[in-house]
Amino acid sequence: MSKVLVTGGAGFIGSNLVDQLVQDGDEVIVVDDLSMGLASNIPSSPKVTFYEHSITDHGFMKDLLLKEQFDYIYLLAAIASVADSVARPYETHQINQEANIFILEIIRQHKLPIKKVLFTSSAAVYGNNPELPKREDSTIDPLTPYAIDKFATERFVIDYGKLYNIPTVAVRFFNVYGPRQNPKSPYSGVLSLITECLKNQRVFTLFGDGEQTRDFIFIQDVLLALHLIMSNSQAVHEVYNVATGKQSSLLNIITDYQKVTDQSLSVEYLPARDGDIIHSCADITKLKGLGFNSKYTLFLGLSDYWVSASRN
Ligand code: UD2
Repeated sequence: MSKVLVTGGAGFIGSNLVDQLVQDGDEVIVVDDLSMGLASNIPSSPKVTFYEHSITDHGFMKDLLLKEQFDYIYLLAAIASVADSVARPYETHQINQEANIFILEIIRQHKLPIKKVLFTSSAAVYGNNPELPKREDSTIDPLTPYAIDKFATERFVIDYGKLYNIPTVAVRFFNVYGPRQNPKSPYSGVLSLITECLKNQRVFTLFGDGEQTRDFIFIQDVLLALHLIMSNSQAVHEVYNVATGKQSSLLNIITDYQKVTDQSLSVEYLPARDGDIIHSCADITKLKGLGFNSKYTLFLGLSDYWVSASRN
């Protein structure tokens, strides 16, 4: 049994991770300010302790790290919306970068015996670089405060690791989808928005011609990738793309989702969003080197997602 800290553990990816860790028998501490996540996402289990707190509260985070002496730390807490980071660059920077560096600094100053710290970054770091598929060493072109903070924090995490001998690692998520993804904002993941439209017979607004492609990965495959990265002692001071390596157009996805749900989605077309990337796909050779093989085709992932969405 390990003692694990998950910042952002009430959010979409975080809460699914907490479920998995609890199933694996770990003791989990969640820190989340519920700015995006929901307390109800966190499993009620004697193995889970939840602190409704911002990771920017230095005093609180320091006390927690010194008291709990975690084995593993997953840094997931973030303002996940690119649009928010453009509207509030300094505030989002405090969360997406500064708070994470403070955690590293406490580990360094107090020589905490951490087994591994994992930071979650994003495909946003590649920006508009047209090179496909995106390899971890492809050109970086962060275009927003969100992407800049994600990239800079990756570097801090890896360099703290190398300079001060802390086992650290970073991942770049591509388009993750699945149960508990919050559809409340227009910038929410497109599959959470389509799911809401299908559930409530609402019209889906498609920006562009629908030929834009993304590398969608189902949450359970993400959890598999995180497990492989966390548990492999060779996976340190590195960054890994977390994706499937498969590219799907929005139109193909809609066709698949209609088959899964046996419903037809009403679509209204609007011009493409400013700055929207046309194609995105990951090279996942590095992740495969750790034994990763995605288990969910898009069809399977959408089927699972729909079963769970129809229950709620
Ligand atoms: C993802 C991330 C974003 C950032 C970016 C980096 C999510 C939710 N967002 O943005 O944080 O890391 O990658 O490249 O993972 N769309 C519609 N109608 C809608 C909503 C979206 O047509 O109502 C389109 C949208 O214009 C885009 C595609 O669907 O072409 C995917 O949109 P998204 O917001 O789910 O994800 P993305 O890749 O733009």
